[in-house]
Amino acid sequence: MGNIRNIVILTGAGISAESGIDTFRGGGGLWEQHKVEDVATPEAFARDPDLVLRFYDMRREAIQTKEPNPAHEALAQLDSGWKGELLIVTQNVDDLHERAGAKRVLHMHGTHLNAWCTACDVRTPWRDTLVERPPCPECGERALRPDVVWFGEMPYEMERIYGALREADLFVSIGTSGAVYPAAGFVREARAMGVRTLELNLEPSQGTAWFDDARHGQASKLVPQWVDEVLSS
Ligand code: BJW
Repeated sequence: MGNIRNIVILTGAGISAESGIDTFRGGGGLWEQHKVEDVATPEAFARDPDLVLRFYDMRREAIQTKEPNPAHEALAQLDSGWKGELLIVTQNVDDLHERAGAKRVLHMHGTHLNAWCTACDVRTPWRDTLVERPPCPECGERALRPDVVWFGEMPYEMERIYGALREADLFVSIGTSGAVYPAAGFVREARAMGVRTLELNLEPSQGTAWFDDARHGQASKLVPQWVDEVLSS
């Protein structure tokens, strides 16, 4: 690790699985109970807003009862101890990285804990339900939606992410299936720029062949082990 200074980490639902938050795909995943096109597109929201708002209300409530696990804690420890650049790009809309103490976190698919007003475009911290159409605290319109990125929408802060990838020496992907773009393409972008790449996932992801190294197992074991290696190098 001696020549590593700048690190970009991508996390997905697998890092929060051991905290009791459902993943999206695979056994027991969220999409088995709800077809993705019924809940995670702007078209679905326009067609059946109650269904979509209830789905997100349920998940917003659930995440507030969950706790960070050793994988989130290890990344927070890396964040506080790492002197070089570090960016934890998470696809997750939970706040477990922050609650574990990580600071350098970017939520590319948004967050459960904001409501976004489609009338005035203001985002407000939000912990309650949205299905009853509460008024926007800013403009009073009843036009709040979850501040999450649905299929067909542009993920947040892409320029900042690609900028960090360009400066990185190491790209690490943790707990993501590699099924959803543009995140699934980061490994190829990183490789093309000569960045070393490492996958930490329960099983080989769809993009596993693109990584220089891959370790497979539970995030709660693999991540603390890897962080120890990095911080002691
Ligand atoms: C463990 C573990 C343990 C379990 N330890 N591991 C055709 C080709 C290419 C692209 C497209 C295409 N057609 C359409 C597109 C674009 C589309 C897309 O990718 N579609 C695919 C289905 C093909 N993408 C978009 O529309 C995106 N926008 C976009 O592309 O804009 C244009 C653009 C172009 C160029 C540059 C920039 C922009 C938007 C995508 C939005 C995704 N939104 C969601 C919902 C967010 C809100 C919510 O939470 O409800 O984001 S979908 C869902 O999937 C969520 C996740 O963040 C995302 C990724 O899922 P993730 O995290 O990988 O979870 P899983 O369940 O898939 O995997 C978990 C993994 O963990 C598994 O591998 C397990 O094994 C592992 N695991 N337990 C370690 N204990």
